[in-house]
Amino acid sequence: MRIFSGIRPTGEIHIGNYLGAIKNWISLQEKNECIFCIVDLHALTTPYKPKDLEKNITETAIVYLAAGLDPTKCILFVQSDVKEHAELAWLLGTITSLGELKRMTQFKEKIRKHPEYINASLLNYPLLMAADILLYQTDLVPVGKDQQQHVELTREIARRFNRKFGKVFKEAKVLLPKMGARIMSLQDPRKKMSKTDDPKEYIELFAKPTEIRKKIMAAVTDPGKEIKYNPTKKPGISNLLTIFSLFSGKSIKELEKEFKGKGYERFKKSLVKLLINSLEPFRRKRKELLSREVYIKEILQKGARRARIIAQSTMQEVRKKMGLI
Ligand code: AQP
Repeated sequence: MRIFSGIRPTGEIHIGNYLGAIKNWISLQEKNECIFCIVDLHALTTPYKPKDLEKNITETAIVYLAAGLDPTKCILFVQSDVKEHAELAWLLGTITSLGELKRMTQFKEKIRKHPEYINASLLNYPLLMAADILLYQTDLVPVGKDQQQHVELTREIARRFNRKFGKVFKEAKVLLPKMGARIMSLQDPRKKMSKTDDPKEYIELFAKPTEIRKKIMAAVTDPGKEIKYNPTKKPGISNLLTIFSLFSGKSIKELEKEFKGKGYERFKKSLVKLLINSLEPFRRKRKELLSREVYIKEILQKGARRARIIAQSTMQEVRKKMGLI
């Protein structure tokens, strides 16, 4: 299977990004042809500073490597290093309606969040994402729940292109994790954990023990003191139970039993301990990688060369089919 996915270098990658996407990628790279991208062009659609973007691209590469992506098993590259992404996005825009783009939930959420930054590329975000996926003849796209709608639109665009011009694209399917597809904010468990929100709402993959303790102990819980999984009535504790289960490998049922009658504070203290231990290897690897900037650059350049070969071959077919010589 050919796998494609990416992350926007827009801030510190958090445990939501890890549990929703990266964790899945680590196992997928063993038996599949995986391509993982740092989608910097997507990062330009929300407010950013050029200096921060540069730093965030390197930080995202460090996250990929520290989390366990192996450049000998998968292709790692930066989106803007392969020009075909922007070219194909433009062409796909010619067969996508304005209504389809305006309907996207992420577009609606982002214009609400950044009313001062409503730009055309934000609306066209799903076209660039479709190009990312379709350029590589992708079979599966492992992402969190928030990206499912974009993958579905990508399938529709692929079908439409193939019908209109002749078959070029594969219809990629979304791959959601069974659990952890939508990790919620620690301060408002009714909305997703997001890296451009207040740092109190998320835990970075490289968070220090003191930060982990502070954020988990301050996480919003629900009325009552029972440790019970019920996302509608107890969204706060259900979110913490999900995080606990995914990092410990214990089922929710086992955890409910283990913490029966023990109250929120004891449960939170155990979660702090678990997170400190689970994230420690990531912090250690990050420290090693921080002094290896040349090595990281080489990985990304090599990745871009390999990605370009596949992307150019797809684009050759696309141009031919669309009548561009
Ligand atoms: N809370 C989440 N739970 C599970 N998965 C999540 N993802 C994001 N948030 C959660 C998944 O992580 C991957 C990378 O995310 P992204 O950078 O492409 O997109 P995003 O949705 O823009 O991420 P953030 O953290 O919410 O950042 P901002 O604030 O910049 O928008 C994707 O697979 C996504 O599904």
